[in-house]
Amino acid sequence: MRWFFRHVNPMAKVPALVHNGQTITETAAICAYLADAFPEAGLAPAAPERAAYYRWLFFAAGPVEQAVTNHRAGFIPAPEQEFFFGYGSYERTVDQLERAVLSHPFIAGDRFTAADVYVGSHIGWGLGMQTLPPRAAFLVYAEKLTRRDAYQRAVAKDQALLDAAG
Ligand SMILES: N[C@@H](CCC(=O)N[C@@H](CS)C(=O)NCC(=O)O)C(=O)O
Repeated sequence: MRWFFRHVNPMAKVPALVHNGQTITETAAICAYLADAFPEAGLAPAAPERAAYYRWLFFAAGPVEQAVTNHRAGFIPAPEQEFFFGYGSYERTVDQLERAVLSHPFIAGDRFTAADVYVGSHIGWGLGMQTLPPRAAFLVYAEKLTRRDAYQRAVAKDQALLDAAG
């Protein structure tokens, strides 16, 4: 099984998806890909209105992931190194993430999109693992996402799979 998975993703990182004969890795890319592959779900804004959608998807995939993991590992760039780190500093990144969640009801505008799936996961995991500070904006945003029916259904499906696996 592991041998097979490494053929899908030689990085041996999850998630990885094979769909219609194409392999896709990187969670943000998977979210955006699925939103486009299943347009009937309405999870991507219309193409000309994707500025915030792409902005925060890429911001979370790059600066947030690196800032949070480096911070968790205790790796703090010195002030004179910040200019060549894509996230600058953990503090700058967290402040920007807070501004992002405060700017609209959802991360890319007035309605839920695939960007909320991804940014919401970062925030949910970050709060749970205490790798993000429990700022009110993050708590309110996470609560808004986790009370959605679709979120509840997804959690129930995951739990059923875990139960079946024993
Ligand atoms: N940049 C990747 C990160 C994926 C990642 O780090 N996955 C972790 C689990 S959250 C993993 O597969 N860890 C197993 C390992 O590295 O051996 C993404 O966005 O998908």
